[in-house]
Amino acid sequence: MTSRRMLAPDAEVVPTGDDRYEVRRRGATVEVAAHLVAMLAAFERGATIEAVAATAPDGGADAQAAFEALEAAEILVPLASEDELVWPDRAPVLETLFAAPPFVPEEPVAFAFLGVPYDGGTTSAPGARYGPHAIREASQMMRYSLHPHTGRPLGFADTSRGAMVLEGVWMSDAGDVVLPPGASAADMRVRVEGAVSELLRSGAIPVLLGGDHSVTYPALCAFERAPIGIIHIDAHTDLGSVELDRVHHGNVFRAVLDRLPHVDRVVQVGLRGFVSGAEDQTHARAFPVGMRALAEAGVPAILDAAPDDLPYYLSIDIDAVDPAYAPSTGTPVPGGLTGSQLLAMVEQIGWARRIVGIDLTEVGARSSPSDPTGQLAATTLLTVMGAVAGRIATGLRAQEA
Ligand SMILES: [Mn+2]
Repeated sequence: MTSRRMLAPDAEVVPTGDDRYEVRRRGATVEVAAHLVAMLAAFERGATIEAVAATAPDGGADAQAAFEALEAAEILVPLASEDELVWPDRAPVLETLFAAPPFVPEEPVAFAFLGVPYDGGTTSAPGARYGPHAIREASQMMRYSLHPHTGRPLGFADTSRGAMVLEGVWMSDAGDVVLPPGASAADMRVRVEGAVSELLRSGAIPVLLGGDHSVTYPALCAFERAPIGIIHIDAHTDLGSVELDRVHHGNVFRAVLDRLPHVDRVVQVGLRGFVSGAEDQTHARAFPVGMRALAEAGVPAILDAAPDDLPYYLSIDIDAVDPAYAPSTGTPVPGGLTGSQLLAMVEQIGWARRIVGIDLTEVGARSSPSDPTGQLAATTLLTVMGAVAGRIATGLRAQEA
């Protein structure tokens, strides 16, 4: 703890005439002579009361008394020591997703984006910390823009359907979760939960850019405790056992199901591959829709396992897609979805179920200028947002009619 004091950033200095001033903060008022007001600047970057008072021409008794009064009124406040420095939960990025404007809590949007550049939860190749940047960079080909006269979002022409999507739908980018040097998994969880809570309070549907899949756990912690389902698109079950309280990208959904009672179920889509002798690939509230079931029954197999009386969080691991279409990921498994299968699937899910949160995880760094992984991720997000917004707009119209 330091004895240095700083002038509280929200303190107001108000002249009251006759060379007198009042310094006000949070209902407290301290009257201060003009020559002492000028000395307050010395506290801007932190100083002890004694050191500043000693600079007064009259020896400092008046100054000492005035500064102590300001301290008692909590107008001069302790300067945090370095240990106490509070890092923000998130910070803006220069290149935003779809070139959307920065998130401002007071300006409601339908979708708010949040990057989580974290891969401390990977069990194989790391690199998912570069996912937010790779997806944002790829998304610059599909720029969100506003009508020059009305100021309303123009939306996008979905040329595969020959229709407009996301017209009049506001979106913004809340930047990246800040992970200070040496940040632990626990630090990541606190920050992601805090940032996602902030986005939810603003009324937005949060859209997270992973990061490895362990970022989904704190995102779900931020949701209110009403029952919620998860549609989880992934090559892997992510149901490994949780040992020593370590939540990582291979056990995140076991942690979610065992520890978050508001999560009713996880519908797992796109599972494939062989796991040696594993007994920890199932859970009573996990509903697998493997590649075989998808090939036989398609998207109805997903919707059958996802009753429509629950809201859903859609969690997409890019490795659900075959590595031929999404090569930049840490734990690729052959035999996956094609890019167009994923796009069609998320579009149908977005129309068929109420989606209240979205994440897209496990995208790695762009490996070459022609690496399509980020492009597929950005296109997937635009596709699902178009469906979610379309469903909401249709519902609103139905209510108005
Ligand atoms: Mn996963």
